[in-house]
Amino acid sequence: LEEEALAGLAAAGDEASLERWRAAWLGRQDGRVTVLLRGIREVPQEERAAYGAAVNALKGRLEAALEERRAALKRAELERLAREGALDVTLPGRPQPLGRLHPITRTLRDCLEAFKAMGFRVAEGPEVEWDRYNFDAARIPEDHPARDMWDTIWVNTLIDGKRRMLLRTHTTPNQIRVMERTPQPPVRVVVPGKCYRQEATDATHEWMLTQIEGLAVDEGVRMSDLKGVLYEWARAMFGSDRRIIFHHSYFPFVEPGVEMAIDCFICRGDGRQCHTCHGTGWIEILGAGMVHPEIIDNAGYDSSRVTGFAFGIGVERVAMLRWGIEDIRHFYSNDLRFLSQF
Ligand code: FA5
Repeated sequence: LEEEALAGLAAAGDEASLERWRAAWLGRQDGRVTVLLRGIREVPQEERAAYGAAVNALKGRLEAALEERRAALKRAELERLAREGALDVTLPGRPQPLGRLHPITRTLRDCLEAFKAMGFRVAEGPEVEWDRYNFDAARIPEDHPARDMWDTIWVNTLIDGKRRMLLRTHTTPNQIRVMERTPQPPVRVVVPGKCYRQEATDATHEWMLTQIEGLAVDEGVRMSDLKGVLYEWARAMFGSDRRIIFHHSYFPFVEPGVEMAIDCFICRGDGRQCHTCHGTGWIEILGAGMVHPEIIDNAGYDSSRVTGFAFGIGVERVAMLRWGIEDIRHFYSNDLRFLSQF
C-alpha cells in the first residue's frame, strides 16, 4: 500500500496533482488511510493497539513525504526561474526609441523664428473656414475663374441652400482676420497653418499642405521691403549661396503679384529630365505681392495713406529644398525609415 502511495506521489508534478493525491490518500472523508483508521472497529480487541500504531505511522510517513515532495517541486521551480531569467551582463542593451519632431514642424518653427527676428508676430486662424474669408474677402467672388486656382474641399453643410464652409485652401483668409482684429496699422504678422486642396498628388503637390502667410501694412511699405524680407528669410533657411528668382504672377488679392522660386537641388538648375522641377530648373516656394488697395480699404484702413505686402510660403517645399527630398509624399506617408533621418 505504502509503495503504491509513494509511487503516486512521485508522479505528481504540480500543486494540483499534489492536492488530488492528498485527497485520495489522506482526505478526511474517504482518503484510503482515513478509511483504514476507521476500520479499526472490525479489528479484534487484542490486535487493535498494534493496528492503530501501524496505520498512524503510515499516515505520518505519507504526510512527511507529501511535504518533502512539495518542497522539492518548489526548489525545482526556483532553479528553473534562476536559469531562464538569469541576468546576462554580456547581452547588448535594448535601444530605447526616442520620439522627435516631424521635419515639417522643424522647418515651420525655423521659418517662424526667422520672421520673429525681423519683428513679425505669430497668429493663428481656423482650418475650417467660411468661403467669405477664403475667397470673397480676398477678391475671389463666386463664379470668378480664379476660384479654379484652388480646388476646394467643401464641408457638406448647406446654409441658405449653399455650401458656405470649406477646408481653407490657403492661409490668405488670415490677412482679413488679422486686419479685422487690428483697428489701425502697423500690422506685421505671420500666420502658419495647414491647408487642404483637392489635388492630384505628385512629387511637389500634396492634398494637405502647410503654409505661412505673411502680412505687413504700414505707411510707406514697398515692394523692395517685401523682397528684402523674403531674401533675409531665404538666407536664414538655405544659406547665402542658393539662387533665388522672382517672376510675375497673378493672385486676385495682390497687385502686382510675384512668385519666388529657388534653384532645384536635384538637377542644380540645369533641368534636364528632372522630375522634381519638371525640367524648369526652379522650384516655386511662395506667392507674394502688394496687398490690393481694395482689401486695405475693406479692412477700414486708408489705402491712400498705408500700403502693405503679403506672402504665402509652402513649408513642405522649403523642407524639400533644405534636405534634398525629391518627393513631397514622403512627409505624410508615415514611414519611420524616412522620418527617423531628421
Ligand atoms: C497661394 O496659396 C496664395 N494664397 C499665396 C499668396 C499669399 C500670394 C499672399 C500672394 C499673397 P499658391 O496656390 O501658389 O498661392 O500656393 C502658395 C505656395 O504653397 C506655393 O508656392 C507652394 O509652395 C505651396 N503649395 C501650393 N499648392 C501646394 C500643394 N498642393 N502641395 C504642396 N505645396 C503647395
